[in-house]
Amino acid sequence: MSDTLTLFTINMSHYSEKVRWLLDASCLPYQEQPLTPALHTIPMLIKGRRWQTTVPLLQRGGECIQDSPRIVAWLTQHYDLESCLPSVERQQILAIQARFDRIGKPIARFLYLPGFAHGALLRAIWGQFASPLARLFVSASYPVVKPMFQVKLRINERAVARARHQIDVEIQWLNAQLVDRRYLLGDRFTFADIAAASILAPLACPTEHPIYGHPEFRAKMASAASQWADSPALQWVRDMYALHRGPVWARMTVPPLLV
Ligand SMILES: N[C@@H](CCC(=O)N[C@@H](CS)C(=O)NCC(=O)O)C(=O)O
Repeated sequence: MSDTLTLFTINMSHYSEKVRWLLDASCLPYQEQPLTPALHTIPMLIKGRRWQTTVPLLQRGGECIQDSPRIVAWLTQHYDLESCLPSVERQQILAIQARFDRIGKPIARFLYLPGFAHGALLRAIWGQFASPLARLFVSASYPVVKPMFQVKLRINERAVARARHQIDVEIQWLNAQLVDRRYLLGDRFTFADIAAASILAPLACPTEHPIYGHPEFRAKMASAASQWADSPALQWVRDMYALHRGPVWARMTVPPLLV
């Protein structure tokens, strides 16, 4: 049975970025399979066997693990992640992961509200890794997929207002943590920093991330987050990317965003 790890992702997914960053930081070899939104649902439903269609999903041989905290837990059981997730501090680190996971969906909801006013940008992002035929499908099905997505992710004014509050609470929490420390656990970089920085990355727009750092994404989606743009928390996210992440997808051939 193959030992190769395959990570199924969607380019804009920050939960996928969290696992990708952990694999990169732990020097675990893997291959990434970027999926096209809408076309991802059936393969993820079948592989995950949990009635969920979400990415990330990690596969090794016949074993598939869906849901990022479950993937992280599985990785800690099967690989040496001591450098990022030291056992003595693991519970504390995983509690920080859970804290930021809770605002992952609110962040998506918050950014898709302005994003849906820019159909060309979303079509370009969704179609980035698609074959020419699949790109045509994304474009043609967009008018149908968009309202379905709006319902599924509850993209409406009321839910977005609540999302803003939920995000603000966590950004204020992070601002307070950073008053006397560089890293969430004190003086060294761990998965706690990865978990916080990756989930907040779509708001912070680090240049190392080809989607979140793209000028069109910044202008048309992330500008909704301008109230936090200069906060210590989002500046810290950009610093973590510059210091500890480097270019995302450095080892992959990445098709340009055809905006
Ligand atoms: N709890 C899940 C959440 C993952 C999630 O919401 N993924 C989004 C992308 S960021 C997704 O796959 N959305 C498409 C779908 O739900 O089909 C995790 O931590 O992996």
